[in-house]
Amino acid sequence: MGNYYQPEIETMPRAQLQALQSERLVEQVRRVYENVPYYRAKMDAKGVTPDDIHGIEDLHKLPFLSKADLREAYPCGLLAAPKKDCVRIHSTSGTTGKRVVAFYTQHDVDLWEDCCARAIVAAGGTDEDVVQVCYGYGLFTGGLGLHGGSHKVGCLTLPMSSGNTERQLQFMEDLEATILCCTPSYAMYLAESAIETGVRDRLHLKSAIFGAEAWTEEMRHDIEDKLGLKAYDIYGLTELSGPGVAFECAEQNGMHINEDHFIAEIIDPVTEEPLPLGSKGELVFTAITKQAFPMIRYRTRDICMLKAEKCSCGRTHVRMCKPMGRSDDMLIIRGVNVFPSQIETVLLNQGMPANYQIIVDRVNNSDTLDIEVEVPQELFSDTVSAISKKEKELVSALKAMLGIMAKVHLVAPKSIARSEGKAVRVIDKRKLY
Ligand code: DLL
Repeated sequence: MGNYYQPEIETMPRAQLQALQSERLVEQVRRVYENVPYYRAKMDAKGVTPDDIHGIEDLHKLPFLSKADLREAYPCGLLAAPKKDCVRIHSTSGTTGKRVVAFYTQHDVDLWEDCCARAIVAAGGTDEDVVQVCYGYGLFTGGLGLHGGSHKVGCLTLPMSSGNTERQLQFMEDLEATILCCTPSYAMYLAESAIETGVRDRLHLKSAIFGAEAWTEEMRHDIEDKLGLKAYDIYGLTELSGPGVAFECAEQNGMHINEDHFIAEIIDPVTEEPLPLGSKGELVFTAITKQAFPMIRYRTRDICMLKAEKCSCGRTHVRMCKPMGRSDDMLIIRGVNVFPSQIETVLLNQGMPANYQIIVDRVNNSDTLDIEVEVPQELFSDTVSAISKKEKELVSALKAMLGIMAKVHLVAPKSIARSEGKAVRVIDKRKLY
């Protein structure tokens, strides 16, 4: 079993960390070139050989991998280890095209669980804690990833998976869960139910580890208030193992990337050129320790910024900001770029609940943007004119944030379906035509 807690790695001086990354990169590129004909062909086409890669300064010479490559090489075309050495697969929940299947050797599972354990420790977890894991178990990486991390820390682990909210709350209360792991949208649902059923004041939660979907600072404060805990962000993707690629420390000023395992770059998504630290662009990762499915320069499509200043927690690893949305999630409405997270920020700042749906359509050759949001209970019993005043306030706040008009429809409390995993907030009907 790997050793999860390595403060000497998390606090390593950057020069030493970069030397470690360089050494691992050189080895990884050679292994992939020798074992993965698909990636070798890409390197050959670019005229790069393993001999050209001497360290991280040569990373930019290597070709990118994208989701399209993963689909083309489905299911085993990017395997870098014999299938008989693999012990697990996970797969993405993509709704279009072929699923992405990621393979793991035992070594890969160990390193991944170490990364999740670091996240739990950073959120204050110790072997005294009771960790309730309500991310889905199965092909999705959320459940088994945090589960493995929790074991490594020695926490009592409740492998709940998602759904069955009543039972979740019962176990949370009876077993005195102290750390909650789930998507932020499911946490909202749990919080709402805990308050309604009166369980809220009997809970012992102190912190939570939320990720797998975009969520705003406003949503963080809302859940923290409702559940009386401190909420930590965790980031990851199936292609790179799952949750734990990056995680927040107590400073909550960006997520530390586990740089001894993943090299992060920010590129311009159009020119594909690497951008300097602090620039906004697409996040690209190279996995330098994975054996079975080692992604090199994998384009995540997540729009993000990196910062390298040392964090006051003592960790030296680069931090990534909350992803500002995925380049493929960005909506272009009447020529204007709109991220769903901007809409969420406005709604929550205006005192609305995070139960909303964004509907984009095209009528008479013009894009339309409709936002359905549930009326808070206290406003629901109010007069029609109070409700229409609130709608007008929301329309003008949205116009100020987005630069375009949106129609707002206040709907009855609980009329929008709740999510037990990743919430589906956007319905873009234009894609159906
Ligand atoms: O969502 C892995 C995960 C599970 C992360 C549990 C955190 C907690 P995928 O299903 O492959 O893997 O989806 C990966 O989800 O590229 C981001 O767009 C998004 N995402 C993941 N974490 C965050 C986060 C898991 N903290 C995709 N904030 C990524 C915003 C996130 N987006």
